[in-house]
Amino acid sequence: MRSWSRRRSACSDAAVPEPDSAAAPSAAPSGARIGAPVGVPTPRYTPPVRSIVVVPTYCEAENIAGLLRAIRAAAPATDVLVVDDDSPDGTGRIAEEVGAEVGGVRVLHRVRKEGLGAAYRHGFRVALDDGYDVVAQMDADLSHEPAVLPQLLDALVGGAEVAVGSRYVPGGSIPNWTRFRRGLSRWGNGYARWMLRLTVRDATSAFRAYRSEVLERIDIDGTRANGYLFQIETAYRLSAAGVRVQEVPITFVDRVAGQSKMAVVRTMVETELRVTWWGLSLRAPRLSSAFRRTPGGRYLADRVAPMPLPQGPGAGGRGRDPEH
Ligand SMILES: Nc1nc2c(ncn2[C@@H]2O[C@H](COP(=O)(O)OP(=O)(O)OP(=O)(O)O)[C@@H](O)[C@H]2O)c(=O)[nH]1
Ligand SMILES: [Mg+2]
Repeated sequence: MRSWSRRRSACSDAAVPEPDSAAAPSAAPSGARIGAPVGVPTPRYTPPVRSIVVVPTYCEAENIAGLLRAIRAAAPATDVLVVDDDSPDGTGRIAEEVGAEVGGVRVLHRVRKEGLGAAYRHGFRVALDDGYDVVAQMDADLSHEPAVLPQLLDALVGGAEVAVGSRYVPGGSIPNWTRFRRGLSRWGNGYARWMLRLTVRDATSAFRAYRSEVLERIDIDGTRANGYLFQIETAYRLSAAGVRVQEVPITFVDRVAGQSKMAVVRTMVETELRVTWWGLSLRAPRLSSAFRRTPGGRYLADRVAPMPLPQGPGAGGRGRDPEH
């Protein structure tokens, strides 16, 4: 049986404190069972599932305590890994304190702010190396309802390989957004779906649960996008690898405390430009590399770095750009 007190080599480059052993989470069975792979007879006994949710944080001092308590209440058998980029408001320290109180929480202290993608890659790798069967992710700003976490885990038990909390399936909603922002986001998602042939309706959702082997299969360490684009890059890899995704409707609420790290319109424009660039590279590699040699293409490349193309097993050769 594993415990947090066992240090992992993947953590060795970060200052990860040994948590109080009294606060160590038990590896007790969650009661959940992962479904057997298709075509394999269902075993009479399936081993208990160990699950963890990775929560990236930057300046979430006002949200982190409530979030950790709510996760532990909603999904007591699920551990939490907070990945903090040395938030100057003390988020990491608060997470340690509340974690010691509620148990089952580990805090990964990173040395500087490097963006969401880097934080997720680090957190996922630590969780995978720790042998978790299921690795989930969610934002720290309470936009994602912790009570939905068990539903995502249940979807995996029901046979999905990945569960995505989705605003764009029946039952999903974004009540606080203006009609304009809702329209923009829905259009952006639809466009990315079409351009990159995604099978996920809510490709930018950061509320997900993965079976661990899927993260390995899509070569999560090989992803390169940061920020908002990270979710689209992983959605692309899931689609390209033919992973079974189930979308669970969620109500996405705006943060009420703390600062957003996203400039909405700028992020949307940059994201769509990169999606366009990437989509063209996939669909028409010769045309896109010819475009890059034109003054217009060079101008754009200087300002909006092209979205990195997936490398590795999950991305499996489908329309890979010869330039990358
Ligand atoms: N570790 C780490 N976490 C980050 C970084 N940037 C954002 N986050 C966290 O990522 C999650 C999503 O960030 P938000 O600022 O809420 O961005 P958003 O959800 O896209 O936009 P809003 O909901 O409008 O604020 C939150 O938990 C943030 O604290 C970063 O550079 N490093
Ligand atoms: Mg948010």
